[in-house]
Amino acid sequence: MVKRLILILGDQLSTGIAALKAARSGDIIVMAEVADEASYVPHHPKKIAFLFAAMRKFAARLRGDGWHVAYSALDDTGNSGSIPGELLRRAAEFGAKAVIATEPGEWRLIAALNDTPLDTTVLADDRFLASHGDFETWAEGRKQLRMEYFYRDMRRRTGLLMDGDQPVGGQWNFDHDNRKPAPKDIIGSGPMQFAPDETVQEVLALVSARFGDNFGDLHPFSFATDTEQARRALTHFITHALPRFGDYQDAMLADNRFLYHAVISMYLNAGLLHWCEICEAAEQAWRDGHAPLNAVEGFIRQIIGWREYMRGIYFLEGPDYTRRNVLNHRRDLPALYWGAETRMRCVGKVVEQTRAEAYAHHIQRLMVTGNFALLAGIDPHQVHEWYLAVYADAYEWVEAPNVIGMSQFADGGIVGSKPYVSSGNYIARMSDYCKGCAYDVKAKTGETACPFNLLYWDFLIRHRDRFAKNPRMAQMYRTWDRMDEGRRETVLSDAAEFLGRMDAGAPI
Ligand code: FAD
Ligand code: DLZ
Ligand code: SF4
Repeated sequence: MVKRLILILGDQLSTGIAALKAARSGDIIVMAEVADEASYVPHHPKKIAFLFAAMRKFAARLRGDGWHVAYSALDDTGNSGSIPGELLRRAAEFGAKAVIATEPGEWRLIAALNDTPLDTTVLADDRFLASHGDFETWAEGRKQLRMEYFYRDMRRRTGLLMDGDQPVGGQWNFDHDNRKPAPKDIIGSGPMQFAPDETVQEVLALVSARFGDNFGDLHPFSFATDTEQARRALTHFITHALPRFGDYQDAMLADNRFLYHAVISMYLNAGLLHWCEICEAAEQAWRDGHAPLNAVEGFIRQIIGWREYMRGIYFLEGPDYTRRNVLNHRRDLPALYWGAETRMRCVGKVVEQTRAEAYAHHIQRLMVTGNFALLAGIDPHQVHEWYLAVYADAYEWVEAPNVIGMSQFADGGIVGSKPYVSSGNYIARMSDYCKGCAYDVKAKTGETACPFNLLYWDFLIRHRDRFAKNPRMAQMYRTWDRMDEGRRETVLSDAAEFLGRMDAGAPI
């Protein structure tokens, strides 16, 4: 029988992945660590180490199951440096002409696969709840693609937290219970940590030598790197953190990087966990009386709601999505995103945590680094590339709609009906960052004024034509218009002065 190549990418590490289900005895499984994938953005070293270690362990598992795996390590002689290159090399080596792949999660790689001279079949990635067709059908004819309605459909479809055709507890969404600031008596030990085994240690040495100069600390490294470990990390979360997940989902603390978050997105996105096992475990915790409904509903919504919706948007909107920039924001990303000193304690702490962990939770990404970039008018494509590089869970299908859409409003309101902007007030309420900051969150003008306070108004006024008619924002414009004229002028000139210093590369 003619040999075929079965491609498994670094974020396709699931035994149930479509290409593997289509494989038959005699096929060659191709897995490859390649320079192109490892450097199309300057990935955090922890992200690269996690994926390479998980890929090597997955390859060993497949071999144990009897598959012939042709695995290219990054330093192998002959490694061509790209996925298409490795497919061509393996095709020549094994006399194969056909390739079976599962659809990659980035348009870039989909195009690259279609461009090879090999006879390539790309199968749908059925590790998701909604197929592209399902999402297109849902989106068809709707004026606004509101996540909430999509989520309700997903609840009905999965039966998760349902009582017949009604949501358990009588409502779909318990978000109003989920906005508590962090309490003083925060408990919890954070995510489960794993000591590096031999495979991980080998990869750490490789990544240190090849990517040691990238932004991000490689050590200490404690991620799970196989499904068995990732499942233990999930159980640890369900046992210790899920009960408080809802209440403190939006809270931020300088000295507690994880609060009650799951820290499983890197495992889920790479294929070590499946959405269904995560959601079923969470639902069971509620049925057992271990976790309250607001926590479990909020958590399940993130996975079958937001995560699936974001993927739907990415594939619906097409390859140009990451280039959208409806607000015409043109500033360069300031060096503080790469760790340059800043007096803004909130941004400094989130960047420091990102450098250390390759992780920040949703509100840190949205309301600190994302909010600042949007208020300051940074080029959204540069913001997108930063997020794609620095987080261990980042692949374009999920990162781009979160950044270009939800965080930067660069898609003109497909993901969000209004931009996620706030003054320093929000950060002061939800975090302890402002205590000890060189800026004063209560000061609205002057040298010590919190930059978020200045830039918030500057942003709204810059984009008045676009947003003044938005009923959800009209109140803000009324507040501005009621302000004393002298004060308005000072706010705008202080904001301009701040942005001028930032553009000049001065410390801010
Ligand atoms: P938890 O807070 O414990 O949530 C549980 C799970 O829900 C997550 O593991 C994740 O799978 C899912 N989830 C929650 N929110 C979202 C969301 N908005 N979109 C998709 N899935 C969600 N998530 C990524 O997986 N990759 C990214 O590259 C990414 N980039 C982001 C960029 C910005 C600007 C923002 C605002 C959000 C981004 N998110 C991204 C969503 C979210 O921040 C992360 O999924 C979450 O922080 C992961 O941490 P956790 O596992 O502790 O999540
Ligand atoms: C992110 C990543 C990295 C850093 N390295 C590899 C790699 O060497 N080989 C590989 O197959 N995949 C890698 N990946 C994941 C791919 O970039 C990912 O499949 C695409 O971004 C599509 O989601
Ligand atoms: Fe951030 Fe402003 Fe608070 Fe400082 S005062 S931590 S800049 S919100």
